[in-house]
Amino acid sequence: MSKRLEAYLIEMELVSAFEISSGVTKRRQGVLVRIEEDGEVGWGEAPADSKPIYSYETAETAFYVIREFLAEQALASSGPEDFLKRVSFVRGHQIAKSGVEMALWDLKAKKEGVPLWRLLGGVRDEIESGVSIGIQPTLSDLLRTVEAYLEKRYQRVKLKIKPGWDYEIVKAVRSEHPDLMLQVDANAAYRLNDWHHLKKLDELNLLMLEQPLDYDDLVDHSVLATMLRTPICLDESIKKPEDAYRAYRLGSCSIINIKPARVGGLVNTRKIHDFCDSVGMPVWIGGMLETGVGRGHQVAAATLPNVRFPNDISASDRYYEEDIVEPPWTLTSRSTIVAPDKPGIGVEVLEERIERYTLKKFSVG
Ligand code: OSB
Ligand code: MG
Repeated sequence: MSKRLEAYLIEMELVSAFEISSGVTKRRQGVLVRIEEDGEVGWGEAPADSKPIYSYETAETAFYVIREFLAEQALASSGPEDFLKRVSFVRGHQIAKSGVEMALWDLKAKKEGVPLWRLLGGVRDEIESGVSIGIQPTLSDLLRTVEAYLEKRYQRVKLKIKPGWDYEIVKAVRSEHPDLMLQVDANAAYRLNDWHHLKKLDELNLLMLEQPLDYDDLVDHSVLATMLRTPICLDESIKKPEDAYRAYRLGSCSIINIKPARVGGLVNTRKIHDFCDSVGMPVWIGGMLETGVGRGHQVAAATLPNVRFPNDISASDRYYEEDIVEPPWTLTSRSTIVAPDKPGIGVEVLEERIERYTLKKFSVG
C-alpha cells in the first residue's frame, strides 16, 4: 500500500520553434511525475515551460512546488479527488498540481485495469485533432506551413496572432483555403480599445477567437463579446471551475478551451466540462506542447461528451522528433487520434529515454 513518487525536470527540443504573442519556445521544459504503488505505475506531466510567458508557472516552480508541498500529500492520498482536497491550501500552481493529479488518475485506472478515458466517463474511442501554428517569420512561411499540415491531413488549423500579424495573414490563409476550419489565438495580446481592429476578423468566417484580451480578464471580454460576431473562446482566463462559472455569468465567452494542466488536472477538467454542458456552452481540449505522457491525459479528456470542437492534440511528430512513449501518438486519415483500449493512458512510458532528457529529479516514499 505504500507509494513512491518521482519527479523529473526534463528538457526536450521541439521539431520547430513555437512562437506566440508573448514569446518563443524551442527547448521545451516540463516536469514528469511517476507514482508507483503495488507494482502499478502512474504517469503525469506538468507542462510548464522554462519561461513564464504563458502562465506564471515555470518547470522550476512546478518542480519546487511538487517537491515541497505536493509530493507528501500525494503519498498520503487515496486518489485524485482526495489529493486535490489535501492540497487546497496551495494557492494557484495549477500546472504543478495537475502533474501529480494526473499521475494519480493513471495509477487508479491501471489498478482498476480500465482505460483512463472510460474511467473519466468518455463517450468516444477516437478524438478529433487540429493543429496550432505559431507565428512565422514571413507570410510565405506561414502559407507553406499550413499547406504541410493539410497534407498530413489535419482538418482544423489554429493560427497564432498578435498586433501586426493578424488580419492580413489570416485573410491570406482564408483566401487560399476557403472551406478550412480555421481559428485564431491571440494569447492576450490585445486590449478592449483594439475592438475595431479585431472586428475585421468577423469577415473571415473563423470558428472562434481565443483569448484576445488580458490573461486574467473576464470583464472586458464580456464587453468585446457583444461587439464581435466571431465567438470568443477563453483559455488563460479560466484556471479553475469558479472562473468558468464567472465567465458564463458575465458572458465573457461562448466556448472554453480546457487545458487539463492549466485547470489543475482532470477532476477540474471534468467539473468545468460538466458545468459548461449544463449551460449549453461547448468546450474543447487545448494543449501546451505536452510530451506523449500529457497527451495521453488530453486524449482521455477529449472523449468527454461536451467536447464539441477539434482539439489542440496533434500527433507526437508535430512536437518532438522522438516521443517518450510507445507507440507514439499518430493521426488517422480522418484527422483523429484513437483513444487506446488499454489500462490508464494506454501507452508505454520509456523510462530510459526520460533519463536522457532529465536535468534533475527527486524521489520520496
Ligand atoms: O495558447 O493554446 C495556447 C502552446 C503553448 C502555450 C499556449 C498555447 C499553446 C498552443 C499549442 O496553442 C497547443 C498544442 O499543444 O498543440
Ligand atoms: Mg490559447
